[in-house]
Amino acid sequence: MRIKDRIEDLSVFGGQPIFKGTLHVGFPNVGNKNHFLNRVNEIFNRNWLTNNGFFVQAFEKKIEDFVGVKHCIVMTNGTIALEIAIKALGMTGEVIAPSFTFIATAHALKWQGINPVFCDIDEKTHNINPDKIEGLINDKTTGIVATHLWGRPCEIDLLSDIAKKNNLKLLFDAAHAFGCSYKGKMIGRFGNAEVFSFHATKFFNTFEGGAIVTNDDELAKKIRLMKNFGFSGMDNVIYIGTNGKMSEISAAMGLTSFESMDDFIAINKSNYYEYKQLINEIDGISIIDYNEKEKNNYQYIVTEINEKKFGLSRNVLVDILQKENIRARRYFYPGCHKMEPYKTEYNCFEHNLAITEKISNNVLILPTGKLINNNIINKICYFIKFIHQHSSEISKSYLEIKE
Ligand code: T4K
Repeated sequence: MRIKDRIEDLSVFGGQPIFKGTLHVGFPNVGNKNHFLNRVNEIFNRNWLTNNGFFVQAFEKKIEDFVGVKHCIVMTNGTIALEIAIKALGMTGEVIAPSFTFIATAHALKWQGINPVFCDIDEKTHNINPDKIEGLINDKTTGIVATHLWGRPCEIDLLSDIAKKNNLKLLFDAAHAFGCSYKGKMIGRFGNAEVFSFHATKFFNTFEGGAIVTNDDELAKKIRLMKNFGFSGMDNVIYIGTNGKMSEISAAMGLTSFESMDDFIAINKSNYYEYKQLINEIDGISIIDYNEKEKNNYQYIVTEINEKKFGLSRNVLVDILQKENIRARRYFYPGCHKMEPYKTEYNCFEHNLAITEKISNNVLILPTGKLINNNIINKICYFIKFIHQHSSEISKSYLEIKE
């Protein structure tokens, strides 16, 4: 396959982009549009738009059955769900969390006056490193918020032991992990609670949306009240609450996404294996593994660039790809600890986050989802191969244009 065979044709040097339309990492997966529109009509016919409507209740029940969990409370988005879960669990003071995660994980804590204490990750799994947690616990620590990054489960058993031993609450940010499993059980059944995101860019979306799932009856009750201003019946407020309610339109999208979820996963899986085969042929770029013994949603194509072997840094490669309309992303660069307010407040933690720094400087996410097919993946990978093969000339010309 010949995509471009002259360096001067690269878009970064003024050539025409390979792709006319932009290829996004977060292309939304949309299920059967007619089914969705029929549901929208039903909403109007019922004249019930939000506040625990028919579709919200049906969607919650579907998630409970799918995950095998007692309670699902759907919310406006994953961030509000995290905030409410943290508050309902009574976390205060300091909470241990990874820095290598989306900023919402840290902000959900800080928004409530809790200081996230950043813990380094494991180089292979990209998840919080359980061996590093106990050294960060002090008398202000009240919990752990751990992200199942890329949908790959954390070391749940070890984290549960640490939480139990130190009397800490354990919350999982499962924003990436809907449809994934750990030791054969669906994610959503672990810790004190887990939080999903159904944002448009997730493989399963409700436009905006999220959910808290838990097996704890009391906690679920509290969360239901908190997401509805703290109302316990009409005119009676018993908690500080907020408005975290999912609307009927989002729940209608959720029910529609459920119908196509298996197809979305099958497409993501096929895309992942196509990428894997082609990426493995290129020196200096690797793709993360998913444990085939578990259920995975394969929603992120996560690669790591070894600058020495590839011949160019991850940052230069991202720039080159983006100019060709391949909107690759540097999730989650530069790590929460290097963003405000943490950057100013917690400079000292930088020294303990060596793996976070390394991985966040090397990771590159490539587009996938329903709109990406083998033909596109082949073009992307052949182009990356071309870049690698001509890396030293490209590097020289790139430096010249940046001077
Ligand atoms: N915890 C973790 C670990 C998370 O990853 C997230 C969210 C959360 C918590 C919080 O959950 P939510 O409150 O969001 O439910 C995106 C998403 O906005 C965010 O939901 C997601 N994580 C994060 C990983 O990715 P950005 O800043 O990268 O979004 P943006 O607008 O740049 O979109 C990403 C790509 O998708 C772009 O190339 C454009 C494309 N796109 C986007 C939208 C919205 C489309 O093609 N169509 C669309 O409709 O954060």
